[in-house]
Amino acid sequence: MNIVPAPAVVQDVSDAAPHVLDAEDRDSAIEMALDAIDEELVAGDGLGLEGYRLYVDELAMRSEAATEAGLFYARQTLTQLVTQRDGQWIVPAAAIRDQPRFAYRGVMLDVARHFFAVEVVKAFIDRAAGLKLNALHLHLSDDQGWRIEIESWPRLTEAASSTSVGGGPGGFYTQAQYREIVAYAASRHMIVVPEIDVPGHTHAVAIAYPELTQAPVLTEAHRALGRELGQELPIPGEPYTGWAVGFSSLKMNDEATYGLLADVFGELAELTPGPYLHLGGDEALGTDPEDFGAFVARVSQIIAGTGKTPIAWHEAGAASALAPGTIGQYWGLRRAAPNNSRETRAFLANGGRIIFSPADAVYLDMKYDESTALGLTWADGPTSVERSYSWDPADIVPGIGENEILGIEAPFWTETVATLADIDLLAFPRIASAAEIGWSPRDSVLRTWESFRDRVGALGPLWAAQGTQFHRSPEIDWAPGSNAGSS
Ligand code: TNX
Repeated sequence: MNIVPAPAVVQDVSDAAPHVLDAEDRDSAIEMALDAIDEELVAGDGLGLEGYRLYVDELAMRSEAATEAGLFYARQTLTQLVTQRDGQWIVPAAAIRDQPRFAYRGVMLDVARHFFAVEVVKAFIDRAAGLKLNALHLHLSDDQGWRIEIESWPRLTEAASSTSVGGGPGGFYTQAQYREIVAYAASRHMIVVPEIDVPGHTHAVAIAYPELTQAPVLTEAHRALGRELGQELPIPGEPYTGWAVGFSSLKMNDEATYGLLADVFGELAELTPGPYLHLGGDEALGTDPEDFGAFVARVSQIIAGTGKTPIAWHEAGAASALAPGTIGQYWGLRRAAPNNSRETRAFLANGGRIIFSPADAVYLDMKYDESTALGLTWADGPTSVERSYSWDPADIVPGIGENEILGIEAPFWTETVATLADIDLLAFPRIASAAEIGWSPRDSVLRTWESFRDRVGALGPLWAAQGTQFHRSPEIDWAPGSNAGSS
């Protein structure tokens, strides 16, 4: 059965006759199937907040769930099941009982290195929700631009939003547009997790409010990268359009900095119904470790004061007084370095749990192989589809198992990517690996590369029909019909 992510329990009913749809093409077949399904909310029964049951036979199609989210996921499964056989559109007979392994199943979009219009973000939400992902983390600020209107600090967008990597136009979301994204995500059962990355990655703040930032700290590595890529080094007071990291910082010993952050996270808390605000905390290379620890602890307390739970990249685990329950996001490699493991485990001692984003498996901005036009390779070389599938969050950091893991997230950094088609080509099919690792039980017989490869290949025609570009990786046998509308 060609479902991604693999359902928890699938009964073998392959002998039973399919449900035939009297449709002309895939779109209308899907529409007919979704219209015909009989949905019922049922109490209890162990289906949890997102689980569902789905039955299909010749005569009827029926789903049950305890929540609207569960019914929504039954619809996503049904959409994937619609297929063509012997010239007819059908839904194969099915008896499925399904629920996710992890509560948090995210994707991140970096709208700072390149800015993406609301319509692109909505399209990305649709794609992710179709794979039962339920969190959209938006990386809203970085050295290259500030992307969210903050009413109490208007210069952030007035002065620091109009550029992006490579010098192209930037942009920002008004608060009304941000609310529109949040509402659209909610209608697909996704939360939005806004990130303001501090204390590093803040050259844009230096354009808007220079008095709150320190001068760029440049190393030989920055100069070498600038020479290699032919990019300018950051210049105080001027927009930065290269992609070196780790040179900028807020002033950590100035009270005014905390005034800014209290206002920024306060406004974001008002705008964001989801439970999390992300404070970044990665790659603060130009800062003193003690100052860094005190800073991220204080910012986490500011966020906790808004009633939200802070999330931080794993480096922040080094801080001694994070707000209780702060979530750590691991972005090291599948084989964790000892210092990364230590920093990540520190969140547990503080009552927090972990989101896993191992860069050499789940970073959607890595090249597939040396010939991929877009993307980066720093995470241990290119990431094949097989590698994107070959990991488990419970195997990465010793001492962090099933119960300590909140979930997984696939980040998409956008230094090399400027359009929806670019996003699609790097994300698909590897985003499906992340979705399956977040949703499907680890011990499922379907949780193998061979099974996944076959099921993903069968989704090619659906993606093509939906207008989703995807990388026709030679690792996968794409089903006939996968080339419709391809570029
Ligand atoms: C690392 S992952 C970063 C980003 C870059 C990305 C490129 C992380 C927390 N920081 O600033 O965009 O690599 O792959």
